[in-house]
Amino acid sequence: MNASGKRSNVRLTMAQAIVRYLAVQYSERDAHVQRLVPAMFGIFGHGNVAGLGQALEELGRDLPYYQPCNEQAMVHMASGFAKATCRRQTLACASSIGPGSTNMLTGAAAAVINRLPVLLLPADYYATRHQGPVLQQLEHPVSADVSVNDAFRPLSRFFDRLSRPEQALTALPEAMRVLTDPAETGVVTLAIPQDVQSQAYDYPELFFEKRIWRIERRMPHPQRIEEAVALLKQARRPMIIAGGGVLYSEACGELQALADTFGIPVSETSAGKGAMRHESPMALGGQGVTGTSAAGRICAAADLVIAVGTRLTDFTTASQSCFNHPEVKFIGINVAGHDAFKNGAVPVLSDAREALTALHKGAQAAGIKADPAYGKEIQQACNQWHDSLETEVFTVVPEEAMNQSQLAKVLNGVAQAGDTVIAAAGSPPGDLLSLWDATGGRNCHLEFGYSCMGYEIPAGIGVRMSQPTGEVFVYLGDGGYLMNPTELVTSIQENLKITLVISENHGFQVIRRLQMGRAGNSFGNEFRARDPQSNRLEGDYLQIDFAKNAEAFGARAWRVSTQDALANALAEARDEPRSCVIVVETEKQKWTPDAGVWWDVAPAEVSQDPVTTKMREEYERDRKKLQRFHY
Ligand SMILES: Cc1ncc(C[n+]2csc(CCOP(=O)(O)OP(=O)(O)O)c2C)c(N)n1
Ligand SMILES: [Mg+2]
Repeated sequence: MNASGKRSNVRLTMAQAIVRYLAVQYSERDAHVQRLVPAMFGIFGHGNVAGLGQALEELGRDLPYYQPCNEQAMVHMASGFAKATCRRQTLACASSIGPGSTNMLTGAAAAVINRLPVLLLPADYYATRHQGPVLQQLEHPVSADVSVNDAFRPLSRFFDRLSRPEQALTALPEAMRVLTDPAETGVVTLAIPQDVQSQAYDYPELFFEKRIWRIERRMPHPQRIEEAVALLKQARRPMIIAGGGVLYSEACGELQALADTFGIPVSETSAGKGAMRHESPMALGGQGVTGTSAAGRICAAADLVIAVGTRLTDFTTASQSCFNHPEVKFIGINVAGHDAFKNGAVPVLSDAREALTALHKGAQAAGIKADPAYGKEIQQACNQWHDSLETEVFTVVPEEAMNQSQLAKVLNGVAQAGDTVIAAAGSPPGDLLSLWDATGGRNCHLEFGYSCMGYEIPAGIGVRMSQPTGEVFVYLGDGGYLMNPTELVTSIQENLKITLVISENHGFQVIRRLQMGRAGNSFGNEFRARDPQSNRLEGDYLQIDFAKNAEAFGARAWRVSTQDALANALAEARDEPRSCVIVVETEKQKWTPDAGVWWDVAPAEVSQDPVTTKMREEYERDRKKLQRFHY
């Protein structure tokens, strides 16, 4: 109110209003209050330099600006940050119109699929239309109001185009609500036309007062808990699949207590990797296609699967082939109905921590006890998995290069409490899912919802922004590095140290492996020169000096080929303040043992090649035998 008792207004451009508004938004869960959007990434162009750029420069003291090299990467940085903060916080990403905006689409898809909050502010073409078509404008022949930003609609949980400055008054609060709603969260896109960004409006001062958005813990319905307890009481061989929701809800303690008290083994999905934070005889390790054989065995015979905070993707369910008990039943604990009802589960629509606590109490009241015979079986399955690692991959073979299992073992060995390892695509996330031991505070951050090559390095920076101490290791393939190495520059510019460990195996080797299993011939997956005879990429392997490339960006680099040299480089890297890159020469086609379960990738139905034809026959046979509907 002003002196005359009237509510006072402040005249700002819409872009200035956005900056002032974001600087005073907070989130709260369990009485912890923190800034919801503590910083903004952005690349400027004519679409936003005089709007948002001007606003950040003039009013951005409490909304620090970070400069990335690529718009896709800034969305990954925001996602990495959001995941590392258990979705309590995120970052805003501002782009110019046209290519700047569309560069963010891949980042948006990765975020929304992983259920991670990010706030996107792509600029849009003029609301007035007078001067159009402006540089980089899509001229849609029949829908004049469509711009390239409409491509964000299917990737957004909330989308608005702010074609008048006062629309910020409704769009911004709705954006914050969606970002902080555990079931709805994901990408929020506010497309902001170039002219409207710089247009002034008399905004109420009250709009810019501090606001706290509570991230609510949805409570389970008591009747659903009763139904779940009844299923658990009947079950002889229950298991839990822990997904990302366990981490986001910070329910690791409750998960482990339920598992250990009632003797229920736990496997982890990629998003949920690291949910079992302490040693436990109930820890089976990674679930599904790239999981452990221990999880595969227990899962195959389970008569009750408690899916907690998981989307049950094909990698988790082995394309719906890994639940083999004829009467297997499911309990789906999830904040999102879409996920809770999957596989015909008894749906427990709830925050993971609240549901696990209620289930624990219910199980205690029902007198449920751990079964020692089942415990023994679990132990045997785990022992068998660890023995297979020793014999198949950890034993050094003199004539072979280091394999990636050995690489992961060394990395895990040097990791300390408070360190985080990140992986997203190629074979590294699978290796870490089955091999990484996250006990003792050695965090593992896997993005395998979109498995997006190019996520790794920016996500490492996002994690570093939330984690000032401890090492941030980014484990990626040579293909992943080539896809998007440039944010190393941002890490140097902002002093956000990350340590890359690159497995140099000369190609997209995990896809070559799949190709050999489902097509039968190597084609287009290795980094090789064109062979003049065959006119195919079958010539010499390319000589790429990844270490020099990283040094050119300003990083410190090593090239190693033995486990000892890798351990030494990692120790030196820990003492180095700059970002570091360790290039590891690895065996091209030596794989970590997996769960031995099936994955639905169909070979060609017709082919002149008898090898491919046979693969199709085997596929048809396996599909009929293994794949089931659960409803
Ligand atoms: C952006 C993107 N393009 C393509 C793919 C498909 N893909 C999955 S893994 C992979 C190969 C990755 O190569 P590299 O990083 O060297 O890991 P490696 O397979 O050698 O373990 C490809 C092309 C993807 N996941 N993401
Ligand atoms: Mg590779």
